[in-house]
Amino acid sequence: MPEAAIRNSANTWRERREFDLTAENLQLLFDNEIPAIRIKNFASPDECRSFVTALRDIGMQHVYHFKNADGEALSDITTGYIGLTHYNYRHKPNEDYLAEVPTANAYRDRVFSRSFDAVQRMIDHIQAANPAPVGVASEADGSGELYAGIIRDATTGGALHADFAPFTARALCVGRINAQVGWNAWLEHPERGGGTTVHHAPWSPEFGSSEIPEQYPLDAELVDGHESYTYHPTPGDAILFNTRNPHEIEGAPPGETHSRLQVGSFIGRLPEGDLLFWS
Ligand SMILES: O=C(O)CCC(=O)C(=O)O
Ligand SMILES: [Fe+2]
Repeated sequence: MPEAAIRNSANTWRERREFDLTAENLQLLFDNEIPAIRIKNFASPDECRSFVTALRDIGMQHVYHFKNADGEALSDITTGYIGLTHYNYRHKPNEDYLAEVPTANAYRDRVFSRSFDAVQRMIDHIQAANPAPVGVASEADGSGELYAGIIRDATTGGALHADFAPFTARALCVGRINAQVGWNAWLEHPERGGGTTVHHAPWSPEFGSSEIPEQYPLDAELVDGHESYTYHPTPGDAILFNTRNPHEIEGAPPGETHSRLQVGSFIGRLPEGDLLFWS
């Protein structure tokens, strides 16, 4: 494990609040010095409406089950999604994952073409704040591009987990990153509930060289006594946070009529400063 990947500069954030996207704040987020960045009005109300209408017409591509290495369900939580997560392929060869990318891109683009391309828009925002190149992650040996841009319904919430490719995707190019953040933009959101709590307790599991540590769900003890920050999504806004920090999503309370509909991906920082998008 490179030193940069396991270093954590401080045990607390500089300030427990949301920041704007600037070049400096983006690096502070990667370095886990601030809890979150919010881009207000990332999508217009019209774009949110057309996105949701397209989703209702086209339908979700998959129902997401959290399973362990033996294929056993880890919890009752299921959510619909469009796209491809490497998480679901973490115990499979890279080729199996890469072979699914074109189908997932095509399905996602049916939605984007009726509203806006959320991934390209976020790449443009991030490129404006990063001196080195920003783009969708691609394997150096030419075996293919990774998938970026999960569209999902997370109305039922999500258990405590962390996302960090150097632990869970070591055979892919993103296994080489030294920090990972994630962004999500909401197209629709419940009026109550649905907040995400991020705990300043960077995930550092112990595991053997041929193992993949389980990231979902994590034990609540890991975040005991660590400071946390809860963000509350607003439709049209995009929020970024450091996904190596364990995080959990509160479900919408009974009676809420709006779903928690979002699009997002991870962004990994290579030692050279290049930023890679994937999901
Ligand atoms: O829905 C959210 O607020 C966070 C989703 C999540 O777990 C992630 O983006 O890694
Ligand atoms: Fe996550």
